[in-house]
Amino acid sequence: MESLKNKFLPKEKFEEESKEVLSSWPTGAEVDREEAVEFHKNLPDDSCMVDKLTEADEAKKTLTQPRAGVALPDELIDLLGHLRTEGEADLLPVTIDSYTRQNQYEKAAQGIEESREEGRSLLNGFPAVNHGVEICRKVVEALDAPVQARHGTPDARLLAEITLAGGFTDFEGGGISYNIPYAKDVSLEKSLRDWQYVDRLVGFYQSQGVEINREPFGPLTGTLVPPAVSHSIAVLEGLLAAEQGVKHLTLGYGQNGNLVQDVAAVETLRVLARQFLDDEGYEDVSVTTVLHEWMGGFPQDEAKAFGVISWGASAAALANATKVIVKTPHEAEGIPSREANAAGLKTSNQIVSMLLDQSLEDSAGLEKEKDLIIREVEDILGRVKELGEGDWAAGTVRAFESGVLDVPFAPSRYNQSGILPARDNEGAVRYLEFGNLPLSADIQDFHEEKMKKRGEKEGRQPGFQMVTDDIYAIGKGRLTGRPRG
Ligand code: 8ZB
Repeated sequence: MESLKNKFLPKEKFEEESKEVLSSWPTGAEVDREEAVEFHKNLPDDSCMVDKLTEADEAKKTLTQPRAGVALPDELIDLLGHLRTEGEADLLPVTIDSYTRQNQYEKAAQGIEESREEGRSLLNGFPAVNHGVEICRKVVEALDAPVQARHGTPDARLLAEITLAGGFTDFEGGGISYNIPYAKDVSLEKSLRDWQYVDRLVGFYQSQGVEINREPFGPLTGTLVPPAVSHSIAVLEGLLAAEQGVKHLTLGYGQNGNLVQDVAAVETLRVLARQFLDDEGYEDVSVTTVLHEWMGGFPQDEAKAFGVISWGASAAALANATKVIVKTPHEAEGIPSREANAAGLKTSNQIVSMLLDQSLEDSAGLEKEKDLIIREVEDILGRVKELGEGDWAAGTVRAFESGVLDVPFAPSRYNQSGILPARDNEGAVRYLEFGNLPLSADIQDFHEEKMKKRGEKEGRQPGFQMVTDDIYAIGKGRLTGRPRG
């Protein structure tokens, strides 16, 4: 493979690769991009994700969006219709099944057949590649809200071709965020390169006047991820997308549970994205934000789960996130019923509308937390840029090799896994081990001090036991994993 560079893919190269991508499965032949541009232009305004997000951002409203996907199109339309009317979802997803995420379309085909025979979905999402362009369009046309593909696919080139030609107006993921937390053996060079193609495709639609939103997957492993780690990656994926012509980004963050840290995180995500995009000359790229309600382990008890959901919706609203991805009271069990899914939405909608006109007062604590995140991200991304000698793609690969970028609890062998996060005494996520993160000495001292204070309070040395206690704490009804006794 040619060495990876953060450079706009030239037209000929892109077209040549397209032939390969579109011929890799029969439904690829349904893609006619020029015709798809016309299809998008004739869609009603309420199908456009960018419009909805821009409006909400201007009005400082927080929109709600569920996760949802089943094997068959009619059932999908029914489910999403229910989440819209009963759950009052502002924005709709189509969650893609695991076989499609692994490019195993034969297995997905079998899942479709078996689901038809059994009369219920035997896939954990909608196999959009197998169903093809026309069926995706049928789904989009049946609904009165914009539709986004949500998945977890390291090589999403064909999925992007099908869903975008199919009228979806938003596509989730990125070359880091859909690789490192999702795959063990996919090299970063490969996934970054495959996502250049996806972004270039979105850039093509943009260049034809079709507004498509792109959303890197913010929460990563969803397990005690320090804000600066996920922010650095979100900003990088934004920069890589912008180079390929993407004009609308929604950057994400997974709720950690300490309100001040979570609000500081969403607010700084905007600031940092703007700063880095502007510095690189991408002033015309818009940035909105998404907060994901708690992505870690949930309580089994549904009433307790609603407590966690409410706290996530509160953080999203108080931070003025443009949207919130909601959880359901079935989270501890797996895929939710449509009623449980609607219940999570209703809880979240109630909270975001009650908090519409409120925000956290500027306080010393909030400012301090914001400064900390900004300085950490600047340290990390400064080093990434040096490692890439100015090139963000090459820098990303080298940064993961050396642990300058490092995601906690990730399965990928392209991740060093040298950092260890844990909660401090107030439940904010700090570092217990820094691995090779290039954080300045005073920042490291700050984290060490915070962890020492927790140790004193709990009468134990800061260490790995705290980390495991923290991972299970919310499921057991607390934020911080205190020792029993
Ligand atoms: C990384 C995302 C995990 C979350 C939910 C899980 C979990 C996955 C579906 C779904 C509704 C689906 N999730 N697939 N929710 N319908 N097909 O994504 O429950 O919360």
